[in-house]
Amino acid sequence: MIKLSVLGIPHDDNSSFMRGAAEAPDLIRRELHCDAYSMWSETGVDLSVAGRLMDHGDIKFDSAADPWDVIEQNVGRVMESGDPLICLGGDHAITHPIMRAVRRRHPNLTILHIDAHADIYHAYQGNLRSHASPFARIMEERLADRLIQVGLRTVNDHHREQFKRFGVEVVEAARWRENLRLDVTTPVYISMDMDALDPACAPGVSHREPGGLTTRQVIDLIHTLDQPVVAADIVEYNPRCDISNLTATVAAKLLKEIGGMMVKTTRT
Ligand SMILES: [Mn+2]
Repeated sequence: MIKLSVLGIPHDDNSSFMRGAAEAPDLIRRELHCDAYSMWSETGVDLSVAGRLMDHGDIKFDSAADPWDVIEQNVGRVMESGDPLICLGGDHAITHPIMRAVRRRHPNLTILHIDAHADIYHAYQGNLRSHASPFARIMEERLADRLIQVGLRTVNDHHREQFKRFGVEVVEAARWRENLRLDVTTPVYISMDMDALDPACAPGVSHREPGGLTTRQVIDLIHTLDQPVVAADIVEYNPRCDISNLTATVAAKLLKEIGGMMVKTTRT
C-alpha cells in the first residue's frame, strides 16, 4: 500500500504582517480527523485505511539551531521512507528549506505553486527569508526545473522582472479558465498557499486578496495532474483570522485531495 507522510512545520517568524500561521498544523489535523467528515478523497482513495497516513508530528524549534537547517534536516529524514510527503505550515517562507531537502531526492521536478502572491521578491522589508521571497531563493538555488504559478492577483513590475529572470510560468487569476491543463512532464511538488482561494472560501489567512479561485477550481486543477505528486505543502492558514474553522476545513479537504493524487500518481 502506498503511504503518505504528514509533517507539521509550525513556523511563522518570517511573516511580514501578522503571526498565527504557526498555530495551523494541529487545527488542520483536527478537521481532517473530525467525525463530521469522510476520509475518502474524491480521487477514490480512502485516507482512513490503517497505516495510510504516517503523521510525523510537528518539528520542534529551539533557539540555538538555524530553523532553516532544522526544517531541511527533518524533511530529509521523513522523506527517507520514500513515501510522498505533505508538510503543514507555517508561513510560506518554509517552502525554501523544504525544497532543499526535496530536491536532493528529485533531480527532475516541477513546482506547481498556487497562491494569490508570487512570493518572489528578491527581499521583503529587508528580509531575504521573508514569506514574500521563498521562490526567489528556490530559483537562485535551482531547487526546481520549472516553477508554474497559478492564481496570482498582486503582480507588480518587480515580480515581472523576477519572472523573466527565472523563467517563471504564470497563470494570473485574471487569466484563469475552466479546464486549465498544465503541461507537466516531471514529478511535481505542490505548494498550496491558502490565500490563493478567494477569501469567501478561505477567510483564515493573513493577507486576504479578493478575486481568488474557488475551492472547486483549486481541487479540479490538482486533479488534472498526471505526473507523480511527490511532495507538497499547505501554508499560510492563519487560525487567528478564521471564521468558524472554515479555512481549517478547506485545508483538510485540500490535504485529502493532494494526498489522494499522491496515491494515484505514485509509480510503483
Ligand atoms: Mn499568498
